[in-house]
Amino acid sequence: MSQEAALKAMPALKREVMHFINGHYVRSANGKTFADISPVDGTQIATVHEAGKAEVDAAVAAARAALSGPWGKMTVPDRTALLHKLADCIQKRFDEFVEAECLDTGKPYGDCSHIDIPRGAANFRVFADIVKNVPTEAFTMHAPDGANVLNYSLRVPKGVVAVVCPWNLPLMLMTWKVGPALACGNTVVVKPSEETPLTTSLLGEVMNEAGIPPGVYNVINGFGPDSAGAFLTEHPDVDAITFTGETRTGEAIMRAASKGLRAVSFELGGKNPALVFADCDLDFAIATTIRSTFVNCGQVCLGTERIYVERALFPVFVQKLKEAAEKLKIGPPKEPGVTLGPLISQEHRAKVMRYYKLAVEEGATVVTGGGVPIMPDALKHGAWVQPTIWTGLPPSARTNREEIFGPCCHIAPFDSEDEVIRIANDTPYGLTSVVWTRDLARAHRVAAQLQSGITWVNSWFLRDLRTPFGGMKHSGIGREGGVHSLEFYTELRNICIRY
Ligand code: NAD
Ligand code: 6OD
Repeated sequence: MSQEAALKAMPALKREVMHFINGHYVRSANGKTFADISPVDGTQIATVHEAGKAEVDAAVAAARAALSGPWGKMTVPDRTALLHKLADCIQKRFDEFVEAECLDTGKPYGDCSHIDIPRGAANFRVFADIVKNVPTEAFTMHAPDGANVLNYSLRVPKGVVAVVCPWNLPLMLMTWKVGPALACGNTVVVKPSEETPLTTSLLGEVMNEAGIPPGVYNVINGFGPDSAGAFLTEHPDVDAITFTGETRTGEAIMRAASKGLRAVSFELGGKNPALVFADCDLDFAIATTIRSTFVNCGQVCLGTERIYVERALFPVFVQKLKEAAEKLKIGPPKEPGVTLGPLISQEHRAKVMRYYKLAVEEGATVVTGGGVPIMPDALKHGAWVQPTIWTGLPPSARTNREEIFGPCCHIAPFDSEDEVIRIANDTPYGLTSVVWTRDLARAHRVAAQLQSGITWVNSWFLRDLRTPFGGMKHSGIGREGGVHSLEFYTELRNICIRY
């Protein structure tokens, strides 16, 4: 289906994106709206209602009330069965979710249907299973008078959780938070990115279809500062805030969370390195690095923006990555063979283009790309950029230190293991790193010294949702994934019984 046909096929309700509060779609009392713009051709996809304080208050109140309704009284097996049903319902409406996500983001249809939407369903199933299977501890001891004592722990929900989301993997990253939050018995108020409200809104319908009680899942639309994001994170009746987005935004949300000492979990930016040793499986390293650098048009927080290659391999690696990057096919989501969509918006394109200019000003050699591709007339208002590779910059260059979040990387040679570890760690970020080597001892040695929440060896974005996920340094606070999500989304209480 073409972009135009997809828009025509979109039901009227979805052309007007409302808030989802207490199981109903509602408009803003203040009548404020904003446009949801296609990154593919610049046309308006939908009109979105912008929440004022009234809608945020109503959403938080609905979430609070739902905690003492049927949801709060549900047994763990009933609650987790409902979350499996919810995942089934997402699966049933799979194509609608793919359409909506591709409209909002412009990403290739194949990526969306293999990554984004399946993970949207999996995020509910995995955490439903984890809460059913993770025990809490119990200890016995004696009181000074010899009486028996049993201590045990109880997990209780945190309460009302605010979920503030980015635009790069909208359904996947939103459900990555909402899945464990609901599995633990919380209720949520979600603020999707203003760039990508469609799938978060659609999930409201699916919540109703699955029989999730009203008020458990609420959505308010709008922007960050002086809008829905700030109203939500400053709201005194929110118990915890989970956020994915830019490090700078994390700082603002942390200030808001400090009032009332609310818990925060932050997944933030990165400037992730790949360390390529000369003994690696070169073809596999190239094929994977093409994905880690360019998939989702480089708009993946876990993606590779800095590549360090052992000097003997450097010229061959640069040449092969250049050839592979030049084979990427740029275009709209459903065009056959397309591997690179647009950036999310013209605003983001302007930011990425400023870095393309800066890299040259800093003295980079442009190996490939560096500009804007020529697109057919129908797509000329899209946010297209060329995949870009640079060499020749020192580690201190801004191009090598600041997160660009576009389809680009810098490649530099290195001579020793110690040198590359030092340079890889020399940024304020610490989200992910990748090591390419066939030497297992080196893989362990290097991985242990890298300052990043995840190190992938001979792989990238290979996710087991039971593992801890999060960033070191400016890349985040806390860990989610597996039992670590339970740490954030529950209070662990101790009951001490003398008998
Ligand atoms: P962003 O920080 O601009 O926006 C994220 C969300 O925060 C949006 O919903 C926005 O409206 C809201 N927001 C902005 N200012 C706010 C404020 N003052 N108070 C409350 N809410 C506010 O991020 P983005 O541009 O949407 O996403 C890209 C960024 O996200 C990149 O830096 C990327 O690395 C990061 N990211 C990190 C991870 C991770 O897992 N570490 C995952 C995805 C994206
Ligand atoms: O895989 C995940 O669970 C996850 N949170 C990925 C984040 C990707 C960032 O763009």
